[in-house]
Formats: sequence, structure tokens, C-alpha cells
Amino acid sequence: MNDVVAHITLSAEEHAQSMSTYIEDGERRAHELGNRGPIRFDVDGNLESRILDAYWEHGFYVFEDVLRDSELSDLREDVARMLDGAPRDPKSDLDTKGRQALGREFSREPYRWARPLSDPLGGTSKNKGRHPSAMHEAVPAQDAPKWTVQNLHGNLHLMESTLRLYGHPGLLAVAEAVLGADFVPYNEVTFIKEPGLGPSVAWHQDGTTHWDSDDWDAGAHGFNFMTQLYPSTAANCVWAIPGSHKQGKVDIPQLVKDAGSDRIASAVPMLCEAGDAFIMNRQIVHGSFANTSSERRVTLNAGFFPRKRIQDMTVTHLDGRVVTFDDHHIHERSRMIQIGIDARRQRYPDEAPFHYAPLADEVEENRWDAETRRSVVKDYNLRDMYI
Ligand SMILES: O=C(O)CCC(=O)C(=O)O
Repeated sequence: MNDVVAHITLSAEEHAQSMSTYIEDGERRAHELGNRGPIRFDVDGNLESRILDAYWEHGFYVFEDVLRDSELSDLREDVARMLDGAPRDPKSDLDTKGRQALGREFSREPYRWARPLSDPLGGTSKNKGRHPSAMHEAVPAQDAPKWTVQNLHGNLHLMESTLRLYGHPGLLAVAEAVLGADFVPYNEVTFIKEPGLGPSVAWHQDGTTHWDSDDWDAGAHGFNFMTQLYPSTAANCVWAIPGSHKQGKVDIPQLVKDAGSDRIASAVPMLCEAGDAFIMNRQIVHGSFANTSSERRVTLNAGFFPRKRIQDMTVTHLDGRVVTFDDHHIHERSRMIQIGIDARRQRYPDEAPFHYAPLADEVEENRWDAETRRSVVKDYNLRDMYI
């Protein structure tokens, strides 16, 4: 790996201090972009074109007030339950109270761990070498745990509230407007950045398959919705370089070299309040710093692709599995969207459910009930799609 800035380790205070001017400047530039507001539709029921234009121009948009208060509480409670029942360390089957840890019934391990305030990925070949440059690490407090939960994988079978969020009619209408009516799922992951513990995620662009395609475009690797359960602040949030999703593969080591540190000059913080959600293009250059602030961030990611970009693709997943996304695979994985819509309908009967065109004739088969919980939802993430 071309690691142009050697690993630098600071005290947590030094790290927070080193960020202060960068944060001030970044906050100002983030607010100047004008890419934020509620999800709004025009008189014909289409997503307002100025929202779409801002998304395609900058590569992200902040949707305000996406969650109702009760939904936000449900989501926070579910995440708290998962953290309370986490294994006491990455190798244990028991939680800190000696109970069987949660999630043991699923085929894929739900908990991903990192050393507090570390950079687990930067400058390594992990994640297909997507994170070429190291971030500054910081020394956690003496009483900090050895490990912190960085991610939950497979949100939709771990936390029912996230399944209801998955069926959110406003967010799904945005997905349809950006990707077309036949949009398909990617995966669902929780990012947890506890104060004084949360590790960095080194600068990277998501997407591994289509960078050299003849028909590559700014939307070739889809997007993530990133719903925020607590405020997303400049000190704990994801930073992104506006417009970089349109530039193809970006030379990240050069940007870090030019900056003289991991604080890339053109990046802005993705700021918002609890209950807001970003749409973020997966091709945008983005990353997050060690959370040396006093505020936690919890982000629920749910990604989507244009169907044509995954149809019949054969890929090697990060865990080495080789999978072809044929019609059957896409159909089975997409059922999670329709089941999410039904789970939401049951909780919020006052809301008009989203019409998911690919499964419009299979609404009855995709009710949220004990049968689909067992036969479709459990271990659904073995069918995650990835490009
Ligand atoms: O939430 C974060 O800190 C990083 C998120 C990220 O890198 C991603 O979703 O690709």
C-alpha cells in the first residue's frame, strides 16, 4: 500500500485539538452547499428536481426530519439492546452479564469490533485495499475497554425497528427516483462511534466492480441511506469530498500528501440532527475520524443499487464467497424490501405504503409474519449483494 503519511498517534486531547480549525472551516463549507431539507415531492408526486440535482451535483443530500419521535426511540432501544447483549469480547459467546450473547442464531456474526480510537483499515490491503492511507490514531483513556463494537451487520434480522425503517415510503421513493423503479438492495450495517472510543474509517470510495466499465457513470455503484440516531457532528461524523463521485477513481494518497495530514482540505462534514438521514453516493471519497469528542454517533446504513449494475454479476465477497446475482438471487433478496413495507404498514397504518414495482404482484407472499421471519428474514444477509 502506498501509505504517504506515516501512522501518527496522538493523545485523545491532542487529536481533538488538532481537528478544531479543520472542523470550523468544514462546518462553514458544509452549510454553503445547500444540499439539505425535508423529502419533498412536486405536484405530480415526483421527488423535487432540485433535490435530485443537488444530490447528483454534490454526491450527498441531507434529508431532515425523516423519523418520527416514536420511531427514533424504537431504533435507539433496539441498538441499545444489541449493545447490552454483545459478547464481552470478540471471542466470547457470553455477554458481560454472563448470558448467552445475542445474535448466536444467525449464520453471519453480527458484531464487528475495533480497538478504541484506532484505524483498523487505513494503509492495509483489507476491504480489497480500498483504504490506501492511514488516519491519525489516538490513545484512549486508561480505563477504556480493549475493544469497542464498531458495526452491527444484518440490521434487518437483528432489530425489527430497522425493518420498519427499511420500508419508509419517503426514503424508498427517493431510491426509486435516483435508481429507477427496479432498484435492488445492497446491505444494512450499523456504524457505532462511541465518544472516546469510536475508531476511524480511513478515506475511501465504495464500489469495486464498475470503475473501468465502458458505461461507468456517477451512479454506477449505487448509494447508502445513512439514518442518524444521534446528532452527526463534525467531530464524530462522516466527511466527504463534494462532487468526487463524478471523478472516477481518486488518488487519495495524493490528497493526503497535499494536506500534510489525514485532514483532506476539500472535504466537508456530513452534519445533521438525530432523526435525519443522508443519501450518500458510494463513489464519493469519504471517511471518518477517531471519535475523540464527547458525543456518540449511531448510523443505520441501508444501501441500494440500480438493478442493471448487479444483474448477473459474479463477485467475490469480502469473506471470500463467490456469488452470481442471477434473477433468483435478486428476487429473493429484494423480498426484504416488500417485507419491510409490510412491517411498517402494520406499525403505521396511517401512512400510505410504498409501492415497490418489482414485487407488486407478490404482496401476499411477503407479509411480515412468523413464517417470513423464519423463511426469508432470518439469515437474509447471506444474500447481500455487493459491487
Ligand atoms: O460511518 C462511518 O464512519 C463510515 C461509513 C462508511 O465508510 C460507509 O458507509 O462506507
